[in-house]
Amino acid sequence: MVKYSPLTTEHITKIKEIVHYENVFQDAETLLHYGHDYTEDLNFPPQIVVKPINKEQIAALLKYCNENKIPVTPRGAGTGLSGGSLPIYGGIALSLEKMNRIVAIDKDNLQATVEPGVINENLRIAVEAEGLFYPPDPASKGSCFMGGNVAHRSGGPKCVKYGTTKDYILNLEIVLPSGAIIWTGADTLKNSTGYNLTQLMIGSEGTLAIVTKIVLRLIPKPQHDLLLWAAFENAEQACAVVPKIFHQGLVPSALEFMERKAVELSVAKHKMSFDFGMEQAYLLIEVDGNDITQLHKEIESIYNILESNGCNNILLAEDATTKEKLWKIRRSIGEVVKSHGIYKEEDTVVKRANLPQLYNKVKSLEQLFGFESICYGHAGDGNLHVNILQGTMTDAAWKNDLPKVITTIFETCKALGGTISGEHGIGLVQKQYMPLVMSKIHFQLMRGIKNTFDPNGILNPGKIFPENY
Ligand code: LAC
Ligand code: ZN
Repeated sequence: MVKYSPLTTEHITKIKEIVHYENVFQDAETLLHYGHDYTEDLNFPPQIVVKPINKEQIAALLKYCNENKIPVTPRGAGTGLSGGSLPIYGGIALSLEKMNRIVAIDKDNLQATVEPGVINENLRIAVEAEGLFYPPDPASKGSCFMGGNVAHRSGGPKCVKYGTTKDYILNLEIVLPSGAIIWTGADTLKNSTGYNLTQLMIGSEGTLAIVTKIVLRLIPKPQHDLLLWAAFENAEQACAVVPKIFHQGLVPSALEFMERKAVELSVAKHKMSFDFGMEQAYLLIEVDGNDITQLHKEIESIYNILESNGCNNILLAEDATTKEKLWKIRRSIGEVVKSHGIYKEEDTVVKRANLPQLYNKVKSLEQLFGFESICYGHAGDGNLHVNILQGTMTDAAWKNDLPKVITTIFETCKALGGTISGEHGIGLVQKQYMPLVMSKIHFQLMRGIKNTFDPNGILNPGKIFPENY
């Protein structure tokens, strides 16, 4: 394990000089807040929290920390689900929250430039006012930062049609631990110029450099959408129908799966009336585009596919209020499951058509070990969020068996052409499982990259790489 010395008074005085005292926080409440994110109940308070206001401050800070081997853990809004922003070795929590400007919206080129502290939803609203669209929409879109989306290569329901964060980032301004500031690529739609450092940064979870500006590609805003809610008596059938929709040449703009329990918890939390069928599982299916007649045709085709594949309760959301309600049910699931007791969330992903096998495996393990699982997620992407709840397992069994359960689930993902995270990242809580999907050679290559960017290992230490690899 890497050892870092605690910050001295002298270090802290110098850091206050570099980023100005009003951007440095040491009070107990702030430290506690920046010691946790949305990942389970973990807490690792930093020694200080620094909220720089520009790239020059970040460059000077990193240079100083690099020279003094001070750990720096970058942080967006703290909505991550893999413990990526937890300062596990103390040191500095580097919050990008003050760098929250939408720098430019370039209508001629369908691009925007933002700072990392811009909230995903604020970007969406700003570009929609110009008739443009930024599709990646994590469940936490109302609070998560674009910098965090880049760090985790985030997804969301719309990604089944439009792709994830990685498909929208053209260029990044980054600060290296040496204090150097560079752009990773160019603001162009095409770029065939050497290694793709932009994509290397996306998903690197703040372990290589600090992103200070993001140039994004936008698309024209689709004018219409239609939403179907489909209830299935059999959850496996709900998973199995998903590839059939794509076979017919249809590409929904969202194709979400929810187990009954997930929906029940969400509905109860919001004290909603619910009359959309009490079956075993549901699909929420959206199509979007500019030609409403065409969309109705697509919905009709989907309706027919659902009906001939075991779905006996299909609702077309007639108005904006119903659509909003259905989306609220779906988007709240992650949060409501959290408040339901002791749990561990996995972000499994397999080839889309293999989803029924993955689902069945999770349920068979449930029987075997006595936990309760609540599954939901982006079925169109083969991305199933599996929440493992302690259920009837004793504390000892939970501690002892949970890693076995997770290992088996992840081995199943691998066997089904998948991997251990689709959109939440590895961070702290999944790193021990990385050897299931990556070999020593992978780690050697990744370690070489890490050492090139961050030779002193100051940036987000203790993440992604399993111990002793
Ligand atoms: C969701 C988050 C948890 O899909 O990824 O709700
Ligand atoms: Zn998700």
